[in-house]
Formats: sequence, structure tokens, C-alpha cells
Amino acid sequence: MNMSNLHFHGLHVSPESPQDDTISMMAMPGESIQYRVDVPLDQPPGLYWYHTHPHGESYRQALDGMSGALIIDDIDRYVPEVRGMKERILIMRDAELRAHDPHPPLREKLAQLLDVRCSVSNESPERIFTVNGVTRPAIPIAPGERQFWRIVNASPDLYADLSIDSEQMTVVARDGMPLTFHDPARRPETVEHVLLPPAGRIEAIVTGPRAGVRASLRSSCVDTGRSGDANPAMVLADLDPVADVHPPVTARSVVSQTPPLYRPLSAVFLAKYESRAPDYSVRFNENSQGSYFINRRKYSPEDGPMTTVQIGDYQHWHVLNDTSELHPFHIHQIHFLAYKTNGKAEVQPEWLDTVNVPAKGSVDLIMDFTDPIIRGTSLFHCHLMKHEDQGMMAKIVFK
Ligand SMILES: [Cu+2]
Repeated sequence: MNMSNLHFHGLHVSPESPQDDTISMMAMPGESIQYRVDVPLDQPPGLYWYHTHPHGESYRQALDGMSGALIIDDIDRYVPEVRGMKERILIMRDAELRAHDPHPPLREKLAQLLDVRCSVSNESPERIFTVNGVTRPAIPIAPGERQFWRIVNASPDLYADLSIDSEQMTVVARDGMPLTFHDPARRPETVEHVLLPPAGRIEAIVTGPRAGVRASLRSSCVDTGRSGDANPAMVLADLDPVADVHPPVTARSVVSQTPPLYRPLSAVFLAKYESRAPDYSVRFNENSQGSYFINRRKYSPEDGPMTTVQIGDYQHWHVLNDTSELHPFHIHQIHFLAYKTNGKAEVQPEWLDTVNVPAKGSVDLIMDFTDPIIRGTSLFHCHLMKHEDQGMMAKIVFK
């Protein structure tokens, strides 16, 4: 126990030692391991993160804060709108509501647990979100000022359904991938709220509310299902109206001259994969003893791969959730296009590396296995880290 390692979540890098190898690279207490990760030049610029990934210990270590944000720079090549804007990196982590906490009423008031019984589950909330380690911080922003917020949900198992009172967020990237990366014609997307599963990231332009209007960044109640944990609504941060707009951020001394590289995929091309029978199906299962499986198999580090895929192709994957709670599906090394939920086509399919799978529901994904850099043995799993620790994970070989 107490072994540790690192996973570079969302990066299109090799799963082999000394890179993003979460299976055999493991430091026991007192030991150190050294990584050398070659991030490819065509990695989409955006917000990624790193966190520890030792099977059986992931949940506790994530709860302890063993993670960090990781930016692949120069997103302005794909999103010129953000040039000059004040940038904020917001890391959402958990703080425990302990019975012996000397200030529980204060903490609860700060977090404004608005609706404790927000889901069909009758568990009471044990934790709240903090932002950059602070319970309900104030974020300075002037009326009308536009800022670039890059938000990662680093909680091991809390969902965030983010919104800002009376303001809309203009999303420019999801899970590190600029919206324009696969579709250069796509415009930033104005949304009223956005569901961020554990490990999910959102990068958005936020506009300061007009003078005299108070606004907060909130997470709404997420009903995680009959067997799910409590995930109540709460205030995450308040927008603090300051008088002056932050001075424009001047360009760094070294400005990237590399033109953006797009990977457009036509609707006709995608339809070929979307319309065919799934190349592979992933089923999240549980039993009544609280054990967690993928395709009825409980992960063990000694296991062989559950599946092998040929590098160079796209595949249609069908991910089913046989349980009465939500599970976020994550696969290492790649992004996928989430285009259907519960058999219904998404109005706006999105490229992600982590996607929520509804209770008793399903998602359909186009997996991008085209990049030869991913060769090796990798993992896919539920990103509720307790479930991952208890076996809801499997190996995949990229051959
Ligand atoms: Cu799960």
C-alpha cells in the first residue's frame, strides 16, 4: 500500500515506460520513479491534468489532492478570442464535512448546501467542492470584463453541473480539445450550464455581470442514481465585482509561429462509423455485494488485456451502464467523439476523454485509434476512483 505513480490525463502520449505507464511504473514508499514524457507537436492545446493512478489507492490519493493542472500552451492559435484576457485556472477538489469539524456550520453555510435531498439516493453529503483549495473564494472580475476560465474537476467522485447566475459561459474547449480542432468552422458555444464529470475539464469565456448584479459560480444538484452518492447543489465561488478591468495580458515574448493544425472529419466520414454495429461494447456492472466490474470482470494488475485494437483506425464503441448509478467512462491516451446518449443522437457531438454514462443507459463513441504514438498496453475505466480501485477497469492493447 501507499505506492504511487502518475497518469497524464488526456495527453496523446505513449503508455510505455518511462512515459504514461500507470501499470508497471510504481513507486513504493521511499522509492522514486522518473518520467520522460514526449508530448507530440499536434497535441491539442488546452487544459489537461495529472494525477496519481495506483490501483487500489487512487481514490484516497485524489482526495488528498495528489493531482495538478497541466496546460498545453498556445490555445489562442485555435481560439484567438482569448488573447489578452485575464486567465484563471480553477481546480475543483473536495473538502470533507467531518462530524468533528470545529466549524461545520460555518463551512456548510459557506458552501450553501442548497438541497441536500436532491437525488433519489438517501445518502447525506460527506464532502463539498473547494476551488484552488479555498471554500467559496471570491473571484475578482469587473462588470463586462471577459476572462478566460479553465476549470478541472479533480474530485475523485463528485460531479459538477456548472453554471454562473444570470451569466452564460462561452465554451471554447472540452477536455483539453479546442472545439475547432476537428471542425475549424465551429464557433465558441454559449451554454447556461455544463456537466463536468470527475476528471472533466471546461475552458470558457466568462463575462463579469453588470454593475450591481451579484453572481456566483454554482454546481447544481446531480442525481447520481438510486445507488449513487449524494451530489448536492452548492455555491463554488462568488464573482467579486471590482471597479477596474484587469489590464490586457500582453503577448509573451516568444509567440508561437506555428499555424494551427486542424483534423477535420466530415459528417459523411463519421457516419460510416456511427451507422455500423459497435466494434466493441463496454458494460459497467456491479453486484449486490458492492463489487464493480467491466464486462463482468474485476480488474487485477496481473490480468491480460480485455481487448486489443489495431492502431490506424477509428472504431465505434458502445458503452452500457447496467447499474443504478452514474459512471464516467475514461480511456487513456486518446480522445473520442461522444455522439449518442441512450441511443439518441446528440445535437452537438463532442470530443472528450471522459464521458458520463447515464444509469441504466448508454453512450456511443467514435474512438480515435489513429495515432501510432499510443502503441502499448493502456487502460479504460470508470473515473469514480472508488469504483476504479474496486475493479471497474480493464486493459487494452493498442497494436
Ligand atoms: Cu463507476
